[in-house]
Amino acid sequence: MLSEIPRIAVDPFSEAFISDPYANHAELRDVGPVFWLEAIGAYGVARHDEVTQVLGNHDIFVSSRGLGLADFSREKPFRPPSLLLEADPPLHTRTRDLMNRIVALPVLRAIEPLWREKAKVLVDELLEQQRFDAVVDLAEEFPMRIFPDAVGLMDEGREHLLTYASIVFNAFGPRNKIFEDGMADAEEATAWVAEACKRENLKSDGWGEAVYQSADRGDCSHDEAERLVRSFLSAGVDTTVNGISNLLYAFTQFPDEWQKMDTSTSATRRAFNEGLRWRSTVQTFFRTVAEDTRIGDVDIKEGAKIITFLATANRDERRWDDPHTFDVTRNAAGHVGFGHGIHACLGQMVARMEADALLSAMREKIARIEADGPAVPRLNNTLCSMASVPVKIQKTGN
Ligand code: OVV
Repeated sequence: MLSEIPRIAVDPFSEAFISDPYANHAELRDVGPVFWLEAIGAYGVARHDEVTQVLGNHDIFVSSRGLGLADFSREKPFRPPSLLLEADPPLHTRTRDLMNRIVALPVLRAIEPLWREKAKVLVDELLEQQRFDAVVDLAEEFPMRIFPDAVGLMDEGREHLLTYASIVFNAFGPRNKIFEDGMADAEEATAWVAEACKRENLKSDGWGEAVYQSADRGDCSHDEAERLVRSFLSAGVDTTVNGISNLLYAFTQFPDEWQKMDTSTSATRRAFNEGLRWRSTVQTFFRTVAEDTRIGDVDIKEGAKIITFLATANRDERRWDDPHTFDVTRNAAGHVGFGHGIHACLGQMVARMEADALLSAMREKIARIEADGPAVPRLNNTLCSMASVPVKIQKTGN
């Protein structure tokens, strides 16, 4: 017998929800394994089991019809769709393989010493002050010092990257005030990104040019290469900025955890993973139901949208012990902060290496890190984002 699906009134894109998402998550998990959200006209899953089930079943829960509320088979996409994020196999398989080769481990190993050096330089600059803003002075600063160079972007106008990414992530949600407020500088930022992705504007030694060289070899067309470079710009900056912001925010909320982390890669890696579990940068992504299916004993029809609450699954007490505690000694493997299945974050090794470089440089010189006033959220329809996390630090004794 079919059971009644729970219907809930909570709007996950309201300012009240987005200002404090974690306050509302328990209801989403507890109402049932799958539920209907009246406010947005979509199904939702918020437990770890169902989230991984949906993301793992990419033939039924497809990405090509958009990762936001809009169904690309009925509505014009906000921008030409991503050939990675908003694609299904076999197209996705081809673009994913190509991009995987560009950020493969040997490439990252080669660049790691430079990133570690740049992390040390930034930390030394910060040590001149006892108080700083972990977002503005650190989390925004570090990725911007390394990632645009790695891609080989033109020097002029890089500040548009953060504006552009926040627009892209807002666009997965409805056209609410949060979206509209973020559109202030949209035209300029979008035009800059379009220019930055062109081959003639990319430096000869970066990941951007490497995508075009892959096109030269016949792995994709040159137009596709341009769109794939756009993926680096869309997904590579704001995500790591906020991943680092959220992690440092976690340390301000659990200041005794800092001492428990040493400078080893195994320790920094564990801490970053736990940070993503505890406060997930990408809070939600949608899929579209491509054929009639079932979740548990609920029938779901073709064409339905379903929102996966990644951040909520990462605190599901059915999956994690003491889920609301940020514990740097926890093995948080299995969290869905990088997604799950064939679309799991392509850049996760890049992100992990950025975090390792920064955390080990910080831990070397900083004995304690604490809040120095209230943190300020930055509202975004998809990202858990911070505008400001004021901190004060104590240096290590050496
Ligand atoms: C993961 C992600 C977020 C936003 C955009 C893209 C990917 C892209 O491929 O453009």
